[in-house]
Amino acid sequence: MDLLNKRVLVIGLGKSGKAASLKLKELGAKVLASDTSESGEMRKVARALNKNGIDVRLGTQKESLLDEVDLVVVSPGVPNQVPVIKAARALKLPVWSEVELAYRLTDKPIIAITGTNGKTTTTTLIGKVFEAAGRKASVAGNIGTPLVSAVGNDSEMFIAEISSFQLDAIIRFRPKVAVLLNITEDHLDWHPDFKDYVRAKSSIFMNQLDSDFAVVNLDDKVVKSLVPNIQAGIIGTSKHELETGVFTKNGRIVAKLPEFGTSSQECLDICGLEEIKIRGSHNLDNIMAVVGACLVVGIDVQAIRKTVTAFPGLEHRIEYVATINGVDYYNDSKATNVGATVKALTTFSKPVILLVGGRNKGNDFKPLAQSVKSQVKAAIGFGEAGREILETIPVHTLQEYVETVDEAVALASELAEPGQVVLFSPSCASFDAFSSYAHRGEVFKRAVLALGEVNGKKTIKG
Ligand code: UMA
Ligand code: ADP
Repeated sequence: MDLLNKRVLVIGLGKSGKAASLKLKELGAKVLASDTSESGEMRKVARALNKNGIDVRLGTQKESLLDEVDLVVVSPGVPNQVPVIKAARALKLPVWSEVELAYRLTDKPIIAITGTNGKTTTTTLIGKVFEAAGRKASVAGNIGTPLVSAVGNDSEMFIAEISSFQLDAIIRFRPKVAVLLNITEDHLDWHPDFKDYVRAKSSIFMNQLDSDFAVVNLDDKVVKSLVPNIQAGIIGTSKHELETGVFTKNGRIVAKLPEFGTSSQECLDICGLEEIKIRGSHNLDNIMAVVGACLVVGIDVQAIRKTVTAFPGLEHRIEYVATINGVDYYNDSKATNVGATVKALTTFSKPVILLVGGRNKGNDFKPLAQSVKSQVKAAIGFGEAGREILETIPVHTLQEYVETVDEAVALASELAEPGQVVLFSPSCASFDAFSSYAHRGEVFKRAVLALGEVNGKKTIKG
């Protein structure tokens, strides 16, 4: 794609905008980069870009930025309703997300993973399977490294975690394999409504051809409803037996993909469910998606088997912290929406003290209330949305509100009895009090570990 002398406006100078600006400049484009922030940190970014010959404007993003521009590249955190983006579209200027730009700059195949929850777990696992198989691929995208900074390296394939924000401004982005894990409410402070969120998620399939693959979780109602409109070859996953696809049968994960070596009668055995270390039936969905995506790109089944059975899970996702005075503490700080907490609750058979709260992203907490059955002995709300969540929870559950995560841990330790679980699964974003979900998870873990040190007496296991 020829970008020489193209006049490109880059909006938002976080990781994606910075990487896009530098790549565009390297390819000979005339780049104007802009961010609404005028903080000291942003000024530093601006100086670094200036040094590379990139013009930068900080402050209000007026429509005049669009004067004499051929292309607009937008960062994922910039909602498409902001005036400058609306004006660009009204002027019929192409508006590309950073992943669209990345796509135009490579001819290597992309495995793209999206869904409300499970993206990072699934993306990480696919990366590990490639490693185990000795195949050279780059893991990038919403997981942390902008896709545009990965293109141009010597990988044979890109494994890209893709968010709804990134999908919102794609035009030709066409993954060889598109994975859609699930869709429940999230990010309704960015998308105007749930319908728009589903539209953005489903656009991962919109440019695929029948020579491509769509790995779809057929147990998810919303995902299943999208299947008739998908052009790519469908690789369904399910916890029920399928005619073809990846599914569970007699306590094992099996694959029946006639076009990839398994005969139409026979199933390819992947592993027994009891061999899997990562907890939760939702992680079974993630693993089945990994199996489907890896088999269709020709990865050896041994590498898949070895990786999915060894994987212990990622930090901040139903992460075991410690057992103190007979109570198990779990950190699920990455549960930033209701769907993730609903799944977390299903993974415990012991009574649970649930810690919820943070910043609401415009989501409805009713599905959480429905899954708070007798198993939840108490719900402790904290932070900005803590009270709002408690209001939706059935009254027969003991409810308490506190301001901070530290106070929530202290109260949970008083309420919990031996044999019970304290589950920190907030259902909300962390930005009311923390810089990220990881920061919030660290604060939770520190508070838990401090409980075990009370009076200098160590009572921790784990
Ligand atoms: N800004 C403007 N104009 C506006 C609004 C914002 O200029 O109208 C500026 C802000 O001041 C800020 C920049 O735009 O400086 C925002 O950049 P960004 O939020 O797009 O941040 P990046 O650093 O580029 O990070 C993004 C993803 N962030 C978001 O989607 C919010 C990162 O995902 C991703 O890792 C990175 O690109 C690389 O692909 C983070 C995330 O929270 C982890 N994602 C959401 C999630 O997982 O739930 C979708
Ligand atoms: P994402 O990158 O989509 O946020 P993660 O793998 O980081 O996904 O997990 C985020 C949260 O969602 C964690 O609380 C995790 O336990 C939960 N989760 C993981 N996979 C799924 C799934 N398939 N369905 C529902 N929740 C999930």
